[in-house]
Amino acid sequence: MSEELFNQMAQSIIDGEEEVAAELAQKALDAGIDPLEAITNGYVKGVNTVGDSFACGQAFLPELVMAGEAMKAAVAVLEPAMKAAGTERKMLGKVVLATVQGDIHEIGKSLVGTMLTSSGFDVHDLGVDVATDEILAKAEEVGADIVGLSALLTTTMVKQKEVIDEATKRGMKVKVMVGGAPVTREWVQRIEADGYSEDAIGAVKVAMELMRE
Ligand code: B1M
Repeated sequence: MSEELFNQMAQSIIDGEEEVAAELAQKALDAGIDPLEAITNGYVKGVNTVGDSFACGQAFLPELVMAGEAMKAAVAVLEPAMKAAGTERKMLGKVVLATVQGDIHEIGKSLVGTMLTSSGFDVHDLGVDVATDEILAKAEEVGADIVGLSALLTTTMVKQKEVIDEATKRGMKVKVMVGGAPVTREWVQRIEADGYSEDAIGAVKVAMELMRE
């Protein structure tokens, strides 16, 4: 039953069908399926298929846009359930989260934000395409423990380094955690980020470790 539903979820993203994607998300919640499992085993498979087709020229920008919109529609249905799981927990730390300047990919960053919130972090999500100055100003304003930076493009990853360099220059004590599909451990070492995770669940673990340091 779940396997079939996961396949339908993936297909709804490949077809760019927002309504179908949202309906399937509700169906999963009604069936008691873990929302994150639905995202990982269903929708993400679809979005990766579209991404791969785009990379090899078999799909074009409109398909990418439609897949992104369908993905957002599904996550919007699942998000309240993910957040509700953490409402009773004590606050673990403050995180300022953003997709770096020049980059408008928001789905992965928002998922990380949702998982951090549901695990007890106070998350200030600044959105996408956020300038270095704005990120650091917000971190100073709220007294952030962690700045989380998402980048999905090889051309925008450099902004993660810019934020770290600028924070160091300003003598800020904040920890910086980075992520996003093109980010590798080698890159993380090179830019001297404090933390890195491949996915949203891992991001929570890393944030907790950073709070313990
Ligand atoms: Co874009 N895009 N896109 N796109 N897009 C990619 C990233 C790409 C890999 C597709 C491809 O060619 N195969 C490619 C990048 C190539 C590269 O640089 N290496 C690409 C390109 C080229 C582009 C444009 C340049 C296309 C164009 O205009 N010609 C353009 C760029 C616009 C810009 O940003 N300036 C563009 C635009 C778009 C859309 C707007 C159409 C849409 C985004 C819609 C939206 O977000 N509202 C889109 C989409 C949907 C994708 C793909 C298909 C899917 C991204 C996604 O949402 N994944 C993507 C291909 C792919 O990744 N397979 C692609 C699902 C999401 C759950 O995963 O974001 O990886 P992800 O997040 C994960 C982890 O990475 C991690 O946890 C998340 C959850 O597990 N993570 C973190 C993320 N952030 C983290 C932060 C952390 C820790 C973990 O700590 C702080």
